[in-house]
Amino acid sequence: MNRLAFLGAVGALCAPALGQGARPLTEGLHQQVLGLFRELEEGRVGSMGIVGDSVSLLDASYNWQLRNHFWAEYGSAGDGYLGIARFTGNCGNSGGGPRCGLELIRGPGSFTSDDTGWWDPLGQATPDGMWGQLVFDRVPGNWTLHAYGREIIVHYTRRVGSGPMNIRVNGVLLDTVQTGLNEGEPMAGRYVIDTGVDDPNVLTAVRFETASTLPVQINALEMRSSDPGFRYHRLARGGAGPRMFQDSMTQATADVLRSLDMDLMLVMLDAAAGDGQNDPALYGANLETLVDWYLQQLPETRLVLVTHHPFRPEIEAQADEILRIARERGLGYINLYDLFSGWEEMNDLGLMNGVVHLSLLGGQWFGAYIYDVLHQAGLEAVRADWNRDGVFDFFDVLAFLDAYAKGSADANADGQTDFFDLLAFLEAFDAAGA
Ligand SMILES: [Ca+2]
Ligand SMILES: [Ca+2]
Repeated sequence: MNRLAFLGAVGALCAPALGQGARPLTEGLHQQVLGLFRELEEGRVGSMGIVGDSVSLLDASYNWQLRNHFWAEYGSAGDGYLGIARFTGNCGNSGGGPRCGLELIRGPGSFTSDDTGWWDPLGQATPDGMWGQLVFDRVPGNWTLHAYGREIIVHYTRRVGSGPMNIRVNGVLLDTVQTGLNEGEPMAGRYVIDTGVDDPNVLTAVRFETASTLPVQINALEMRSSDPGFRYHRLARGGAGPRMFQDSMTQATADVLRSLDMDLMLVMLDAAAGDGQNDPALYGANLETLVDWYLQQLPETRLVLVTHHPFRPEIEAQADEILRIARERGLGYINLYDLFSGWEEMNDLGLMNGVVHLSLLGGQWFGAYIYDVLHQAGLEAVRADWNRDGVFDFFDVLAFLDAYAKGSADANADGQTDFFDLLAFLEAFDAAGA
């Protein structure tokens, strides 16, 4: 036995005793991220949502930083789905730049949901429990939103008891949309505004107002640029765990999520009220119910389950549950829990803002880390699936060797086909777990 092999054997024996090695830092990512990165690498739109809690919601957090890395590499396909709630984003200079929010100018008769905690009935029709409502209050209820993009998609809810709304773009009446239903369960409504503005940095003012004495429910704006690139949908809600998100398992929500054309969805939820903070089995069962519903409703969307950073020790048992659920279903897994020893280490490094949340530096660190993990797996996956059929198997090797023999297998994209391409392909194929 040589020295390296000896050290490896010792490491394998010692690892469990040191509390390391039980959970991988990542697992099963390649199959899940392949579709997203194929779209992005080939110059089309790649769409990703994050289901999370306040860690995936607040202005200085990792999610906006993660989005910014995608934008820097692949360009922006628009600002995506953003719920109209108390917090519509306010990045300013403390967060991911000026582009993570809607400016909401509230008129009379305008209400928004909370952005944290248990769902209320109107929120059951939306992915994040967030909603806005306009009611007639002596004058038509109204608000104005400033949004970016060539297309601004209005996500509203059609339901019994709701009425028509007027939509004005830059002051001009565009349409009157009926949001009422005669009977039945609430349904997802979607209205596409073509702003005619191709410059992704130009704001369009969209004013909504009640067009009768009946209320209207408008939940979110989705912003799409006319450019290819990355589009991020914020689907997070503060203080919410898997049990709370189950309140969104409705037909209306499924239709909203399907309309977002997500190639990938990250789910980063820890135990909150209803999950039994110290009951990993209950937490796991609730997460399974939610994840299985996403899988059933979104057959085209791939899933990566993500643990929280280790701000409290209870996360550890949940990280095991998340790994079990990912393995049983062949989903991706990102383990942030084992990156640091705990809150004190993260706080000493300046990554924390309080007990739970990330500082701006923490948001930058975790955003960059998650981007690197996804990006590396994505590039390897695109390379390993040489015959482009979505799976990694021996036929990819055959297809690569065939192209290699013909001198057209430039796997490392340096303009020529040589031995380094063979190495690059095999390395990617191995990493993809084929
Ligand atoms: Ca293949
Ligand atoms: Ca090459």
